[in-house]
Amino acid sequence: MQIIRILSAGESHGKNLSGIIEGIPSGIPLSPDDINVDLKRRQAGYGRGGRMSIESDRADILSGVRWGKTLGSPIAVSIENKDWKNWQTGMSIFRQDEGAIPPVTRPRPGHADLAGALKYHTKDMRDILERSSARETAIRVALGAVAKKVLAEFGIGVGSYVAQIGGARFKQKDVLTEAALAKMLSAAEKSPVRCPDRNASLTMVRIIDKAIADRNTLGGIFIVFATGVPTGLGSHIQWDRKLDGRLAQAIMSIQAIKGVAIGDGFAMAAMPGSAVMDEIFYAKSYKGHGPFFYRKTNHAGGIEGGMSNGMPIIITAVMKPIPTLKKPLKSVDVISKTPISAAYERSDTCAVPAAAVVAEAMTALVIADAFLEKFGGDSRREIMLNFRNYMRAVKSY
Ligand code: EPS
Repeated sequence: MQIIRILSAGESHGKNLSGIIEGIPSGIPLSPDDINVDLKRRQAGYGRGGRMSIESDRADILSGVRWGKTLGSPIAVSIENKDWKNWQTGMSIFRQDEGAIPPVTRPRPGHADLAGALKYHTKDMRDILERSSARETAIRVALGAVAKKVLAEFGIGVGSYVAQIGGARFKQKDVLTEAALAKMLSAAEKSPVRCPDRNASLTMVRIIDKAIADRNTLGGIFIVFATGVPTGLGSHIQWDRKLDGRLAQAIMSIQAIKGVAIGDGFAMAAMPGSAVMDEIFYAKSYKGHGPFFYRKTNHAGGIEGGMSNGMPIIITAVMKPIPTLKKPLKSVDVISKTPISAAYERSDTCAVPAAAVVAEAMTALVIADAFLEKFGGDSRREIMLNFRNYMRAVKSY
């Protein structure tokens, strides 16, 4: 990210998670509740493990806000780990507590355990798993909620829904207009798995139940979208300015995400060019608006040449099944070097609905960053003037 900078710290069972976001302009309304709404959404979702009944994540805003508005200074946020009370010696920072709990010596295939242990030279893989844990995504969601507040000031919204869990799939409409996406989001908010379709939701819940009974885990596919994005965020001129590349990196950085696609993505491989491109039309006026260029389809997912094109941005991401298995796979003890079953830590069976909310946060951060890069200024007022001016230029083109 070029204008917004974020940094987080915190172990899964440590005292808390903390984050700093810098680059947010002054004058943006912000309250802890704006963040807490998303923290709650991230904690929900059928298939989560026992930890979620311990935690009830709430944001403590420590700086950067005065009387309900951002100051333009760094915003620091902290989230308490309620589970910390059970780990005070096991995760203590003090030397005298060393050995309070046994080391984790049986790396879980698919987890960061072994690569991290070799890289950071530790025989206790708790030193790795505490930070590689997806617990860290709570603070990303908190910082992403701040980015969402910036975007909302300019009419940009970000949402998500789940399209697949394991073998249970929900077939979507072909053209996802802003109105269709808004409907999907509100239906997803009512679903235990964040899937807009009732029948597909029920099937997804059933197969999660089966995975729990089989002591297995499930991955899936979710969609993240942004609406109201003006034409021209990102750029074609350099690899690291391309909006699609920036979004892909941000979403791929979420734990267990293994694939990211924009628009029709992988399906484009089997389509001829004539069916993939979105034809361009021009209207002198429509319902009191105009003149403007428009498209009837959105195969491109709202991005062409690394720039937003005014259509909704649509991203699909694949999450692999969680690697912590109750019926553990083969592994090797890193101390005795003998074959052994991988360690089991309490975990989730399916976290696809939660990952979708995390992806919203990452998408909001990237789009807010690209937005501020284009319309940058130190205050909401200054940015609004820049934004309106540009929109005037686009309309008079
Ligand atoms: C996770 C393991 C589980 C999850 C955790 C991610 O935690 P625990 O080991 O405490 O049971 O619940 O996710 C969260 C705590 C969260 O807030 O999302 C892992 O190993 O990645």
